[in-house]
Amino acid sequence: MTTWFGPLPALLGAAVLVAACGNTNNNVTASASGTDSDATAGPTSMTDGTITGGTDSDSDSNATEGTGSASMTSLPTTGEPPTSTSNGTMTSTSDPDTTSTTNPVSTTEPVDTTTTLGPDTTSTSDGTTTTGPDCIPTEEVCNDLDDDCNDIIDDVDVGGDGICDCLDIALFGNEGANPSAEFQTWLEAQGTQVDRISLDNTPITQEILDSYDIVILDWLVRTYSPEETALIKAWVEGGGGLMSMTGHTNNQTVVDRPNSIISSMGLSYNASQGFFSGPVTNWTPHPLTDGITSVSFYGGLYVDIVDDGVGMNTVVGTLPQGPVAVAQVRNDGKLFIFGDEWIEFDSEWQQIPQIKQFWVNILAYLSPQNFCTVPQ
Ligand SMILES: [Ca+2]
Ligand SMILES: [Ca+2]
Ligand SMILES: [Ca+2]
Ligand SMILES: [Ca+2]
Repeated sequence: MTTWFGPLPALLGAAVLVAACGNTNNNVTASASGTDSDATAGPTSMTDGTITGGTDSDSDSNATEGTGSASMTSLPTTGEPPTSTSNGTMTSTSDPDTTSTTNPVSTTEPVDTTTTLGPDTTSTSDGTTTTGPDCIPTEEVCNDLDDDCNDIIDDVDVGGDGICDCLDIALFGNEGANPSAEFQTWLEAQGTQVDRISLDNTPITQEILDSYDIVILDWLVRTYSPEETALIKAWVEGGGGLMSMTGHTNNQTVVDRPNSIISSMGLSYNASQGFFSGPVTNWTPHPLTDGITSVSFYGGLYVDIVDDGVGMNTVVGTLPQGPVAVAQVRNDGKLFIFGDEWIEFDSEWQQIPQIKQFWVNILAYLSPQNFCTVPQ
């Protein structure tokens, strides 16, 4: 792995980009396009690295204290995989196979626990029935079935880029402000199906959420209602993967809008330390951090963590101001909350190999269990 891009080259890169867009300091101190009167906390005077309580104007009552590591727990790896996906992969009892004892077409029921035409048997939940000895491998395609009998549904990566081609990804909100923001195009080039939605007040519905494996919160254009938040939370708990970015500009909107969704799951952005920059070099060993030593971070926020009794949180990346990369296992689903948006910019994933690897890790982590993960 490379370590050449320490803070200095990264900052130089930032300077180049900032110069390119004619902005003096991009999103660290510039007011960007927003003129919100509720823009709060500029960088505070605290320099001792301690995280203070959230006495900001953030209306999120969950954002209490910044003691992010207090509730962190180790990441379990035993989340239940989603069910109801494969139907028909184990209908192999009709194959003219092994049971050639006396009667070719067996009238006696083999000791097969799965009914062949049952109402959508939960065949993948125990991890063994999809690839029984009767599974006949065929080419894996995106069809919600484990065609090649390796216990992973739709593990297709034609380009060998490390990102599963069968992922359906929704980007909520707008792209970042940098002039070259081809993040969606890049994701599609890795084989995924990507839609940028939620650019207006059209309500989020169950049908919308069910169309996607992963939702990425980009530069949100509004806050979300409690009803929408409840749907998103239930979607995560049922196996969805939710990622959030922030810090697209430096006012309270990039706190309140994402928090309207994620704070219901115990995680929230906190601006009490102002908007600060990295790079992030302090990483915890975790599937999200394989091969990662330094990640761009310009004008971002730290993440408050509240143990809500359901989500199991792991701080995977920190800056002196607090946790800036937090993973959560939430029933069958997962969250990854990151404190900045620069990782989505072309300059980063094009020129810094670790940023691409970071996305490979993120998308693999957020993919539903036993679905659409490819060997690294
Ligand atoms: Ca497979
Ligand atoms: Ca398949
Ligand atoms: Ca791919
Ligand atoms: Ca930022």
